[in-house]
Amino acid sequence: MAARLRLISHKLCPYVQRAVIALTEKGTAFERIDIDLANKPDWFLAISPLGKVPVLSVGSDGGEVALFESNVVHWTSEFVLSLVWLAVVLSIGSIGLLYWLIRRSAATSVASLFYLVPAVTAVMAYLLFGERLDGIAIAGMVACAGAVFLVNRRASSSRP
Ligand SMILES: N[C@@H](CCC(=O)N[C@@H](CS)C(=O)NCC(=O)O)C(=O)O
Repeated sequence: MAARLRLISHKLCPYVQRAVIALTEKGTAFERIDIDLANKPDWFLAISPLGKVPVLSVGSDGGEVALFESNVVHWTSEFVLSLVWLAVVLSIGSIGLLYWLIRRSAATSVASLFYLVPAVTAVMAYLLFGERLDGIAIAGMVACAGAVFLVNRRASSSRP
């Protein structure tokens, strides 16, 4: 049987909002109960050791357990993948690639590649997150790619 979740909340609390976002994003059904923090009910003080919201009360046939700290890490597959992406691809991969490019070509032509970052980001956002890619954006990308191509062609033809 699925656990019954009650989120004891306050309407202005940012920690509550963090918990609501996580539960909603995961499609988890829960009941939200807002309390008055200036006048905490006794039943709340009985289950919340710190007297703070949010408290996630998890009820099942075996009874009820209260989670009273919103600052926990949810080791979901999305979180682990994002962590690996940030640590391996964006840190080690991109910085390694940058050093490798600087070693084998002129700093100016490496610097020109940075103009491709917005275009690559827009294409990735389009492919991965379904963001819009309109005609003006595509025209801008083509213009940037053309300029980077010209800079690098000049740089390689002027090299001895
Ligand atoms: N470390 C807690 C902090 C929660 C917290 O500070 N909640 C505030 C409201 S945003 C609260 O309940 N304050 C009432 C009080 O301290 O009496 C968490 O991340 O869940």
